[in-house]
Amino acid sequence: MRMDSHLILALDETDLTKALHVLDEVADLIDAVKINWPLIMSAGPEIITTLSKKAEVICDFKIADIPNTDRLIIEQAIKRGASAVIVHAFTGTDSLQACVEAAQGKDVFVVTEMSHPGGQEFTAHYAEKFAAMAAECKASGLIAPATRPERIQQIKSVAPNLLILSPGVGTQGGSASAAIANGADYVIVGRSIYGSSNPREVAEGLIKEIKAI
Ligand code: OMP
Repeated sequence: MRMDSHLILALDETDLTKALHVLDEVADLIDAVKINWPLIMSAGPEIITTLSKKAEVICDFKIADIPNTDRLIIEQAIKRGASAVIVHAFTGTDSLQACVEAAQGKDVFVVTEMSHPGGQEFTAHYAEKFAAMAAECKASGLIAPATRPERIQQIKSVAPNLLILSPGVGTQGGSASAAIANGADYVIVGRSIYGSSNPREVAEGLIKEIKAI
């Protein structure tokens, strides 16, 4: 995946016209666009192909099933143009191995500790184990919380060779510069950009903040 601005847009906008407008405004600034069920459910899976012509697409399906089902989902996402997928780790080593195999060289990013308050109830207790398992299964990277930047460092120390993508910047309270300073390679930002009246200005501000570190 390209690493230039260190910014990934989380395009959870469910109005297709607005979603395309936001992406067109920031496509040259971002390293990738991440889409999740809200946009897929409103616009249909063909949105993966549409967006893949404008930016690298990360399909954030938080895949969490038996190995065969995981494989079938990932094959479909890649067939439609996804450059990467996001998967859960609590399903265990065989499921994660199946994800990496099915991705056939495309990136697999593994959720460790989630960024919202509930992320501390369960995921925080297993985050380091998930990171070690991701490294063992040869995943490309990890998702770790910008809302608790010190945790990015701790999680990264278990799997120093994996990329870290960090959500939770802006609306959830985290800061882009703190996440990057603590070891994130990319920040994932949604509402602060697509919910703004000037998405480009917000994206440019975040990039400036990151470059100033
Ligand atoms: P905003 O809070 O609007 O910036 O969006 C954050 C994006 O990152 C959403 O698409 C979430 O689904 C996603 N996300 C988290 O917020 N927290 C996590 O722990 C993991 C993810 C993710 O896997 O991308």
